Amino acid sequence: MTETLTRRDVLRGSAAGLGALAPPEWAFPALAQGEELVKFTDYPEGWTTDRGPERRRYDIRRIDGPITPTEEFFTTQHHGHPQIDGASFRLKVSGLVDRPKELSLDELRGLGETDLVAGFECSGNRASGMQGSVSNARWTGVPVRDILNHVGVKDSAREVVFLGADHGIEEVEFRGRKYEVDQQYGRSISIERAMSPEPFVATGMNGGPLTVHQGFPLRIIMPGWYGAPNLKWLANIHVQRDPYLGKYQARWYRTLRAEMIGGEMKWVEAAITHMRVKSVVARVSRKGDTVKVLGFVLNDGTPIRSVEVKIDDGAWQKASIDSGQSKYAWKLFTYEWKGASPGEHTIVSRATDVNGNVQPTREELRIKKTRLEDNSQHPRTVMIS
Ligand SMILES: Nc1nc2c(c(=O)[nH]1)N[C@H]1C(S)=C(S)[C@@H](COP(=O)(O)O)O[C@H]1N2
Ligand SMILES: [Mo]
Repeated sequence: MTETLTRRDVLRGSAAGLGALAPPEWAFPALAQGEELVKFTDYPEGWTTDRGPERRRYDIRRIDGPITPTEEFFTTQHHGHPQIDGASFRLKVSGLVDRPKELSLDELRGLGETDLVAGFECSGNRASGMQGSVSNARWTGVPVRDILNHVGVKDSAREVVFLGADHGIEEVEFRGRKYEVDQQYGRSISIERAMSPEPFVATGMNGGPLTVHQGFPLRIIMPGWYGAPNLKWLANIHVQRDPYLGKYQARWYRTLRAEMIGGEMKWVEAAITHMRVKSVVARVSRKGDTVKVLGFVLNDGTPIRSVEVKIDDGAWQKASIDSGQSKYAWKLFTYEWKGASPGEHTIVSRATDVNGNVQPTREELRIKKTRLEDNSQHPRTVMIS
């Protein structure tokens, strides 16, 4: 089912269907002959993405192709990495279903596996971590709706809850009182969303099995959504009538921002779901008198209208965008800057989708009070020698 992904496959895949704005030949390979990396000056010398094995960032300066290597895929979670034995593992499907089941991995795969390229970022991803809580992989697995159709969903079903094998003591606050109880990491979606083609149970990544860090043996992929809903170590799918209000669904992953509602500005608290359009300059290199700026764009899957790059106080200039490997994959963009003068320069990018959503400046994002979902433009500085 899964083919191994070689560098050549990756290049062939990404070159397919490119239009007039195709990136130049030297966009992806590590470094072309005569090409050298340009140093960023916006993080201290020796700054590293390393935060230990529990919370790994992807060093975006290393992006050299559309797929994040498995061992570099970023990772973060609340209760460590549970070690699960794949042979004895059973996925419980319970609640408002006609035939509750405990499915082995083979039975699950037997429902029919497909591939899906999807990237996501942690909703807390931002400039302070060099935007490294982000990655993009080719996932193999089974759509959630195929599992639900296999067990049969009752008419009264409204909510599909995903529970991870990882758990811990959580403080639950109720009217000034606090209770400490053991809870699994849990997330939910509506039955309509669960029956749509996108939600996906991944059994593998990049042609191999899921790693323990990425949720072995099963994880949810919510294409186009932030990291938190992409639940790892999936142990139980539970179908119910009422909304699920676990901490990581109802309280921990929220945003408070001002929004226009019916012509009036209102403070709105909303759950972390779809990714807001974001582009980031990741790598800058130079070949002769041409400086190449490479970055990624990630969003909810809405087609991207443009990525523009601005050098210092210059005008916004259109970058070339790779068509990406799928609707939900991140897209790489490149911009060729000719005649760069020696000295320090600021480079910033901004993405716009076809619905006119424009990546905001940091100033414009002040209407957001809480810190998650920071998709503001991220100016980077480089030294041209
Ligand atoms: N079971 C479980 N799934 C989880 C989490 C967790 O703590 N437990 N953390 C979520 C968050 S906040 C993020 S950003 C992503 C990170 O996925 P990754 O480690 O594969 O990059 O996993 C999500 N899924
Ligand atoms: Mo996250």
